[in-house]
Amino acid sequence: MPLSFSPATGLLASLDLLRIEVADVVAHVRLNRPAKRNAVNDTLVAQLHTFFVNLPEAVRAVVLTGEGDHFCAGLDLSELSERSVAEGMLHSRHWHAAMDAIQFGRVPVVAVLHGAVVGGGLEIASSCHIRVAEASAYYGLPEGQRGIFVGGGGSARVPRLAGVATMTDMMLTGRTLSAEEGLQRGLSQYVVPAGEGFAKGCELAERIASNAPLSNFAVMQALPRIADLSQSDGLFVESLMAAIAQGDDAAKERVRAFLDKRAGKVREPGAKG
Ligand code: 1HE
Repeated sequence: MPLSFSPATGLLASLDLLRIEVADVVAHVRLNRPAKRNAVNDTLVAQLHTFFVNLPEAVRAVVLTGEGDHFCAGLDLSELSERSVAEGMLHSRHWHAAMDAIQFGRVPVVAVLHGAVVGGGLEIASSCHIRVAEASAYYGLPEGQRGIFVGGGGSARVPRLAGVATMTDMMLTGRTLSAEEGLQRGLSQYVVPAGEGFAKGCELAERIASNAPLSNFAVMQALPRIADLSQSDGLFVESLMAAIAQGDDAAKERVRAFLDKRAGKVREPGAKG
């Protein structure tokens, strides 16, 4: 498939711990340190941040995966012992900036998970908007065993997916969850057989990319913020967002297309296309 990078090609090409391919409107990004099980060192955090704030203009959805047998083994523990308390605080804030660039960036991100999705790997996955797990995926938060605490946004994001009780159990007891258990608890939205995650992720990303950009933006930006508000404030923000979205030309054209029978109907569950 030909690559179609924007003028940002030079910058993105320098991100050597990521493998980046852009096919039409979907970017495929792989964490690319398989020999270290994609453990996330400072450089990789910075490269994730750089990628997500410099997305090529044509990109309308991203699929994020990991090279090798595991999605991500979390924080690169070899860098941990070198840090002072102040540096530790800054390090965590760098993770937060990178994870925010994923969650509150311009386009939705579909994470495709396999093998270990642990520690910072789960923090990266939980910054994405949809998670597809292959059957081999398993989730863990070994921070408790390593004598540390989550620092990449996990305490704010994982409980919003799976609940405080599940995260507490994982951190205190070292319990790991299988792909199926993760699905039941909300850590992923899909489980697929081994080797089928990328195709599923691309299928979802292409569908997402065909939505009006403002609708996707509203889902990404408004939904998590409304969830943090009181019901009354949330409803008010919802009204603002709804009015902005429906005033957009893309919305008007899409509604007209349905009424003129130029656009498809809502699909039944399991229907193709
Ligand atoms: C690493 C890391 C790492 C692997 N930092 N080097 N994360 C963890 O506590 C998970 C630690 N990793 C593991 O438990 C295992 O590596 C796996 C279960 C993920 C994979 O096992 P396996 O048998 O496939 O690989 P391996 O032989 O353990 O590791 C291969 C190499 O990767 C080896 O290096 P080598 O030079 O000896 O070949 C490992 O040392 C290296 N490696 N994982 C550094 N994490 C923002 S705060 C987030 C806080 C956290 O994420 S804490 C959780 C850290």
